[in-house]
Amino acid sequence: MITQTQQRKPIEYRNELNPVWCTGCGDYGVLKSFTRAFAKLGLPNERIAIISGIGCSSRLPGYCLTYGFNTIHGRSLPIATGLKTARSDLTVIACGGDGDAFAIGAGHIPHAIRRNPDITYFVMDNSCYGLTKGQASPTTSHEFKEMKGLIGIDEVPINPVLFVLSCGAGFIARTQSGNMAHMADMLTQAIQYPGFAFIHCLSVCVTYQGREIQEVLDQKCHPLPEDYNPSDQTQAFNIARKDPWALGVIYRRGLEATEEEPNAQ
Ligand SMILES: Cc1ncc(C[n+]2csc(CCOP(=O)(O)OP(=O)(O)O)c2C)c(N)n1
Ligand code: SF4
Repeated sequence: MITQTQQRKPIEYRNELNPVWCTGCGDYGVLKSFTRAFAKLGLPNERIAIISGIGCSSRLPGYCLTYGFNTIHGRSLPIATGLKTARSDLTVIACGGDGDAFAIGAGHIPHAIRRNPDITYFVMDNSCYGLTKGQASPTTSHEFKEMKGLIGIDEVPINPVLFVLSCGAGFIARTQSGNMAHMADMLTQAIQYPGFAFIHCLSVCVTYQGREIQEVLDQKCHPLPEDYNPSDQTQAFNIARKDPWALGVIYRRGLEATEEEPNAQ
Protein backbone atom coordinates (compact mmCIF):
# COMPACT_ATOMS: atom_id res chain seq x y z
CA MET A 1 0.00 0.00 0.00
CA ILE A 2 1.39 3.39 -1.02
CA THR A 3 0.88 6.29 1.37
CA GLN A 4 1.67 9.86 0.36
CA THR A 5 4.58 11.14 2.39
CA GLN A 6 5.09 14.77 1.31
CA GLN A 7 4.31 17.29 -1.42
CA ARG A 8 6.70 16.67 -4.31
CA LYS A 9 7.27 18.27 -7.72
CA PRO A 10 7.69 16.27 -10.98
CA ILE A 11 11.05 17.97 -11.66
CA GLU A 12 12.46 16.37 -8.50
CA TYR A 13 12.35 12.99 -10.29
CA ARG A 14 14.37 14.14 -13.35
CA ASN A 15 18.15 14.02 -13.48
CA GLU A 16 20.40 16.40 -15.44
CA LEU A 17 20.60 14.30 -18.63
CA ASN A 18 18.92 15.55 -21.81
CA PRO A 19 17.10 12.76 -23.67
CA VAL A 20 18.52 11.79 -27.06
CA TRP A 21 15.06 11.02 -28.50
CA CYS A 22 14.05 12.68 -31.79
CA THR A 23 12.03 15.87 -31.45
CA GLY A 24 8.34 14.92 -31.27
CA CYS A 25 8.95 11.33 -30.07
CA GLY A 26 6.17 9.99 -27.82
CA ASP A 27 8.73 8.98 -25.20
CA TYR A 28 9.09 12.61 -23.99
CA GLY A 29 5.46 12.70 -22.88
CA VAL A 30 5.80 9.33 -21.17
CA LEU A 31 8.84 10.55 -19.22
CA LYS A 32 6.88 13.60 -18.04
CA SER A 33 3.93 11.44 -17.03
CA PHE A 34 6.22 9.17 -14.98
CA THR A 35 7.57 12.12 -12.99
CA ARG A 36 4.03 13.51 -12.54
CA ALA A 37 2.76 10.21 -11.17
CA PHE A 38 5.71 9.88 -8.76
CA ALA A 39 5.12 13.44 -7.51
CA LYS A 40 1.39 12.85 -7.11
CA LEU A 41 2.12 9.77 -5.00
CA GLY A 42 4.89 11.60 -3.10
CA LEU A 43 7.21 8.63 -3.58
CA PRO A 44 10.75 8.92 -2.13
CA ASN A 45 13.22 8.81 -5.07
CA GLU A 46 15.25 6.03 -3.47
CA ARG A 47 12.14 3.82 -3.23
CA ILE A 48 11.53 3.74 -7.01
CA ALA A 49 13.20 1.38 -9.49
CA ILE A 50 12.52 1.55 -13.24
CA ILE A 51 13.61 -1.51 -15.20
CA SER A 52 13.66 -1.44 -18.99
CA GLY A 53 14.77 -3.62 -21.90
CA ILE A 54 16.50 -2.21 -24.99
CA GLY A 55 15.05 0.30 -27.45
CA CYS A 56 14.49 4.06 -27.73
CA SER A 57 11.71 3.86 -25.13
CA SER A 58 13.89 1.71 -22.88
CA ARG A 59 16.21 4.68 -22.36
CA LEU A 60 13.60 6.16 -20.03
CA PRO A 61 15.15 5.01 -16.68
CA GLY A 62 18.34 6.87 -17.64
CA TYR A 63 16.54 10.21 -17.36
CA CYS A 64 14.91 9.64 -13.97
CA LEU A 65 16.36 10.49 -10.57
CA THR A 66 15.44 7.06 -9.23
CA TYR A 67 17.07 3.66 -9.32
CA GLY A 68 17.02 2.22 -12.82
CA PHE A 69 18.38 -0.55 -15.01
CA ASN A 70 18.48 -0.50 -18.83
CA THR A 71 18.80 -4.29 -19.08
CA ILE A 72 18.74 -6.72 -22.03
CA HIS A 73 16.33 -6.69 -24.97
CA GLY A 74 13.05 -8.29 -23.84
CA ARG A 75 14.15 -9.08 -20.30
CA SER A 76 12.71 -6.27 -18.19
CA LEU A 77 10.01 -8.45 -16.63
CA PRO A 78 12.15 -11.23 -15.11
CA ILE A 79 14.57 -8.65 -13.71
CA ALA A 80 11.75 -6.49 -12.33
CA THR A 81 10.10 -9.56 -10.79
CA GLY A 82 13.37 -10.63 -9.17
CA LEU A 83 13.99 -7.15 -7.81
CA LYS A 84 10.49 -6.90 -6.32
CA THR A 85 10.97 -10.33 -4.71
CA ALA A 86 14.22 -9.23 -3.07
CA ARG A 87 13.12 -5.66 -2.24
CA SER A 88 9.39 -5.59 -1.60
CA ASP A 89 9.70 -2.03 -0.23
CA LEU A 90 10.48 -0.63 -3.70
CA THR A 91 7.95 0.62 -6.24
CA VAL A 92 9.07 -1.36 -9.29
CA ILE A 93 8.11 -0.32 -12.81
CA ALA A 94 9.11 -2.32 -15.88
CA CYS A 95 8.95 -0.48 -19.20
CA GLY A 96 9.95 -0.68 -22.85
CA GLY A 97 8.71 -0.79 -26.41
CA ASP A 98 6.30 -3.06 -28.28
CA GLY A 99 9.22 -4.95 -29.85
CA ASP A 100 10.80 -5.49 -26.47
CA ALA A 101 7.47 -6.62 -24.99
CA PHE A 102 5.74 -8.61 -27.72
CA ALA A 103 8.57 -9.99 -29.87
CA ILE A 104 11.69 -11.07 -27.98
CA GLY A 105 10.13 -10.55 -24.52
CA ALA A 106 6.70 -12.05 -25.19
CA GLY A 107 7.46 -15.35 -23.48
CA HIS A 108 7.94 -13.59 -20.15
CA ILE A 109 4.55 -11.88 -20.06
CA PRO A 110 2.27 -14.85 -19.22
CA HIS A 111 4.62 -16.02 -16.47
CA ALA A 112 5.01 -12.60 -14.88
CA ILE A 113 1.23 -12.37 -14.83
CA ARG A 114 0.90 -15.85 -13.28
CA ARG A 115 3.35 -14.91 -10.53
CA ASN A 116 1.42 -11.67 -9.99
CA PRO A 117 4.19 -9.56 -8.43
CA ASP A 118 3.20 -6.08 -7.28
CA ILE A 119 4.83 -4.33 -10.24
CA THR A 120 3.66 -2.13 -13.11
CA TYR A 121 4.51 -2.93 -16.73
CA PHE A 122 4.32 0.15 -18.98
CA VAL A 123 4.63 -0.64 -22.70
CA MET A 124 5.23 2.25 -25.12
CA ASP A 125 3.67 0.86 -28.29
CA ASN A 126 4.78 2.92 -31.30
CA SER A 127 4.08 -0.04 -33.63
CA CYS A 128 7.66 -0.34 -34.82
CA TYR A 129 11.27 -0.98 -33.81
CA GLY A 130 12.35 2.66 -33.44
CA LEU A 131 15.95 2.15 -32.30
CA THR A 132 16.89 -0.17 -35.17
CA LYS A 133 15.32 2.08 -37.84
CA GLY A 134 11.60 1.45 -38.12
CA GLN A 135 11.18 -2.26 -38.88
CA ALA A 136 7.76 -3.89 -38.37
CA SER A 137 7.02 -5.09 -34.85
CA PRO A 138 4.38 -7.58 -33.65
CA THR A 139 1.87 -4.71 -33.29
CA THR A 140 2.41 -3.10 -36.72
CA SER A 141 -0.86 -2.96 -38.66
CA HIS A 142 -1.32 -4.39 -42.18
CA GLU A 143 -2.11 -0.89 -43.40
CA PHE A 144 1.17 0.55 -42.12
CA LYS A 145 3.23 -2.36 -43.44
CA GLU A 146 1.70 -1.90 -46.90
CA MET A 147 2.32 1.84 -46.79
CA LYS A 148 5.99 1.41 -45.88
CA GLY A 149 6.59 -1.65 -48.06
CA LEU A 150 7.73 -3.67 -45.05
CA ILE A 151 8.25 -7.40 -45.35
CA GLY A 152 6.14 -9.78 -43.30
CA ILE A 153 3.04 -7.99 -44.55
CA ASP A 154 0.80 -11.02 -44.05
CA GLU A 155 1.48 -11.40 -40.31
CA VAL A 156 -1.53 -10.67 -38.13
CA PRO A 157 -0.73 -8.02 -35.48
CA ILE A 158 -0.90 -8.89 -31.78
CA ASN A 159 -3.64 -7.28 -29.67
CA PRO A 160 -1.71 -6.35 -26.47
CA VAL A 161 -4.74 -5.77 -24.24
CA LEU A 162 -6.45 -8.99 -25.32
CA PHE A 163 -3.17 -10.85 -24.79
CA VAL A 164 -2.63 -9.76 -21.18
CA LEU A 165 -6.33 -10.09 -20.36
CA SER A 166 -6.26 -13.71 -21.58
CA CYS A 167 -3.18 -14.35 -19.45
CA GLY A 168 -5.07 -13.18 -16.33
CA ALA A 169 -3.65 -9.72 -15.57
CA GLY A 170 -5.51 -8.04 -12.68
CA PHE A 171 -5.14 -4.43 -13.82
CA ILE A 172 -5.11 -3.30 -17.45
CA ALA A 173 -5.28 0.25 -18.77
CA ARG A 174 -4.78 1.91 -22.13
CA THR A 175 -3.47 5.45 -22.61
CA GLN A 176 -1.67 7.49 -25.27
CA SER A 177 1.58 9.42 -25.35
CA GLY A 178 -0.03 12.73 -26.40
CA ASN A 179 -2.09 12.99 -23.22
CA MET A 180 0.21 13.47 -20.22
CA ALA A 181 -2.52 13.94 -17.64
CA HIS A 182 -4.20 10.70 -18.71
CA MET A 183 -0.91 8.74 -18.74
CA ALA A 184 -0.03 10.03 -15.27
CA ASP A 185 -3.48 9.09 -13.97
CA MET A 186 -3.26 5.54 -15.40
CA LEU A 187 0.26 5.11 -14.02
CA THR A 188 -0.78 6.36 -10.58
CA GLN A 189 -3.64 3.85 -10.46
CA ALA A 190 -1.42 1.04 -11.74
CA ILE A 191 1.24 1.72 -9.08
CA GLN A 192 -1.43 1.70 -6.39
CA TYR A 193 -2.88 -1.61 -7.60
CA PRO A 194 -1.50 -4.40 -5.38
CA GLY A 195 -0.52 -6.90 -8.08
CA PHE A 196 0.66 -7.06 -11.69
CA ALA A 197 -0.59 -3.98 -13.54
CA PHE A 198 -0.27 -3.53 -17.29
CA ILE A 199 -0.43 -0.25 -19.19
CA HIS A 200 -0.71 -0.24 -22.97
CA CYS A 201 0.48 3.20 -24.06
CA LEU A 202 -0.21 3.97 -27.72
CA SER A 203 2.84 6.00 -28.71
CA VAL A 204 4.48 7.56 -31.76
CA CYS A 205 7.75 7.28 -33.67
CA VAL A 206 7.79 10.49 -35.70
CA THR A 207 10.98 9.53 -37.51
CA TYR A 208 9.72 6.28 -39.06
CA GLN A 209 5.96 6.89 -39.07
CA GLY A 210 5.86 10.54 -40.11
CA ARG A 211 5.26 13.81 -38.26
CA GLU A 212 1.45 13.57 -38.63
CA ILE A 213 1.22 10.36 -36.58
CA GLN A 214 0.45 12.12 -33.25
CA GLU A 215 -2.49 13.92 -34.87
CA VAL A 216 -3.82 10.60 -36.23
CA LEU A 217 -3.60 9.10 -32.73
CA ASP A 218 -5.33 12.12 -31.15
CA GLN A 219 -8.20 11.77 -33.61
CA LYS A 220 -8.65 8.04 -33.17
CA CYS A 221 -8.40 7.80 -29.37
CA HIS A 222 -11.44 8.33 -27.16
CA PRO A 223 -12.46 7.51 -23.58
CA LEU A 224 -14.22 4.29 -22.60
CA PRO A 225 -18.06 4.54 -22.59
CA GLU A 226 -19.47 6.36 -19.54
CA ASP A 227 -21.35 3.30 -18.28
CA TYR A 228 -18.27 1.06 -18.66
CA ASN A 229 -17.58 -1.16 -15.63
CA PRO A 230 -13.87 -2.14 -15.39
CA SER A 231 -14.61 -4.93 -12.90
CA ASP A 232 -16.65 -6.80 -15.55
CA GLN A 233 -14.23 -9.13 -17.33
CA THR A 234 -16.70 -9.93 -20.13
CA GLN A 235 -17.01 -6.23 -20.96
CA ALA A 236 -13.22 -5.98 -20.86
CA PHE A 237 -12.90 -8.83 -23.39
CA ASN A 238 -15.47 -7.16 -25.66
CA ILE A 239 -13.66 -3.80 -25.58
CA ALA A 240 -10.28 -5.48 -26.05
CA ARG A 241 -11.55 -7.28 -29.17
CA LYS A 242 -13.56 -4.47 -30.73
CA ASP A 243 -12.00 -1.13 -29.82
CA PRO A 244 -8.22 -0.62 -30.06
CA TRP A 245 -8.56 3.14 -29.40
CA ALA A 246 -10.55 3.22 -26.13
CA LEU A 247 -8.55 4.82 -23.30
CA GLY A 248 -8.96 4.24 -19.57
CA VAL A 249 -8.92 1.41 -17.04
CA ILE A 250 -10.13 -1.55 -19.09
CA TYR A 251 -9.98 -4.15 -16.33
CA ARG A 252 -9.44 -4.09 -12.59
CA ARG A 253 -9.93 -7.35 -10.69
CA GLY A 254 -11.34 -7.12 -7.18
CA LEU A 255 -8.69 -7.54 -4.51
CA GLU A 256 -10.43 -10.51 -2.86
CA ALA A 257 -9.36 -12.67 -5.83
CA THR A 258 -5.66 -11.78 -5.78
CA GLU A 259 -4.40 -13.79 -2.78
CA GLU A 260 -5.21 -17.46 -3.36
CA GLU A 261 -6.33 -17.65 -6.94
CA PRO A 262 -5.02 -14.57 -8.74
CA ASN A 263 -6.53 -15.41 -12.10
CA ALA A 264 -10.05 -16.09 -10.84
CA GLN A 265 -12.81 -13.51 -11.46
C1 LIG B 1 19.10 -9.89 -28.18
C2 LIG B 1 18.91 -8.68 -29.05
N1 LIG B 1 18.31 -8.81 -30.24
C3 LIG B 1 18.10 -7.73 -31.02
C4 LIG B 1 18.56 -6.51 -30.63
C5 LIG B 1 18.40 -5.32 -31.55
N2 LIG B 1 17.35 -4.42 -31.09
C6 LIG B 1 17.62 -3.38 -30.28
S1 LIG B 1 16.26 -2.48 -29.90
C7 LIG B 1 15.29 -3.46 -30.87
C8 LIG B 1 13.82 -3.21 -31.04
C9 LIG B 1 13.38 -1.88 -30.54
O1 LIG B 1 11.98 -1.72 -30.69
P1 LIG B 1 11.04 -1.50 -29.46
O2 LIG B 1 11.31 -2.47 -28.38
O3 LIG B 1 9.65 -1.49 -29.99
O4 LIG B 1 11.46 -0.07 -28.90
P2 LIG B 1 11.51 1.36 -29.58
O5 LIG B 1 12.90 1.54 -30.06
O6 LIG B 1 10.52 1.40 -30.71
O7 LIG B 1 11.14 2.28 -28.48
C10 LIG B 1 16.03 -4.49 -31.46
C11 LIG B 1 15.46 -5.51 -32.37
C12 LIG B 1 19.22 -6.41 -29.38
N3 LIG B 1 19.66 -5.24 -28.89
N4 LIG B 1 19.38 -7.51 -28.60
S1 SF4 C 1 13.54 6.74 -33.76
FE1 SF4 C 1 11.35 6.92 -33.27
S2 SF4 C 1 11.10 5.91 -31.27
FE2 SF4 C 1 13.31 6.38 -31.55
S3 SF4 C 1 13.63 8.38 -30.58
FE3 SF4 C 1 13.23 8.74 -32.77
S4 SF4 C 1 11.00 9.09 -32.88
FE4 SF4 C 1 11.42 8.10 -30.90
